[in-house]
Amino acid sequence: MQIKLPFLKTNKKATKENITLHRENIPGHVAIIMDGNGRWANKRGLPRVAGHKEGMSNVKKIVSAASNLGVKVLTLYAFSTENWRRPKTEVDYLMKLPMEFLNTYLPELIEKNVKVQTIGDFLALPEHTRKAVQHAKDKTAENSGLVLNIALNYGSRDEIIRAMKAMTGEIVNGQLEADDIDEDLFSRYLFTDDIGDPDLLIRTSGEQRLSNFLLWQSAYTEFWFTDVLWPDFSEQLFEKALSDYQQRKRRYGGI
Ligand code: V07
Repeated sequence: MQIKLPFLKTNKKATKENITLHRENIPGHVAIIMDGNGRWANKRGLPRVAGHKEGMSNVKKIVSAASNLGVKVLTLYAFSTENWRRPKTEVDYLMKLPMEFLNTYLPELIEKNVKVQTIGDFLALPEHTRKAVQHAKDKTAENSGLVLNIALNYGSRDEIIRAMKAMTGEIVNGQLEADDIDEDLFSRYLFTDDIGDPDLLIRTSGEQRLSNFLLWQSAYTEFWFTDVLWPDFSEQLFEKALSDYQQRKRRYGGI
């Protein structure tokens, strides 16, 4: 079955034409680095936090799009372990966004059968942030639709070090044999244990790097970049990314 969708011909020109998405080859796990919110605000002479707010509104649109298209897992890089180095006022604002998002959008997530999860160092978040997110996790725990996986206080190197420490601890107390460690076992100690590796990773705003996001997990991930800033990233562009993904041949190191 094919779905015909209107899309933008280039990232810049809003020339409409039809693209085709194949139902059977929708990437199961899509990850997004939502970059360019500060720049979006700067361009308009607005404070950076105005960009974050607009970026948050866009999360709602893309979550709906992913859910409607049948994506199984959507992982969004909302706050990195490095983001604590930003000015305190900006960090404080960012830590309020989960609550603001969920206050207006949790009922719709529930209605859409979305399950909220997080990856990252959850316990180091402010209590008000943790409470709001935990409430959403609890309310959606039994949902079977799209997994909305928010990377909150997430850093890939931090994640790998945690896995190392957990494994060495188990070796020291005799629960684990060093020789039994292989790629599959190692993966089970990562935050992504139950969701697996992304098929497609999108980064907005023109930067083309991973920035400590899903380093281990993106060994065979397809990357897709756009100059469009996150607040301007549209449902049409999301469909274009998925359609481009469907044109690629994945080899996983084979031929
Ligand atoms: C944040 C908006 C998107 C652009 C990137 C940075 C700012 C949604 C959430 C969120 C968090 C938890 C949750 C549901 C939604 C969020 C932070 C920042 C810290 F359960 N957007 N967004 N969290 N931004």
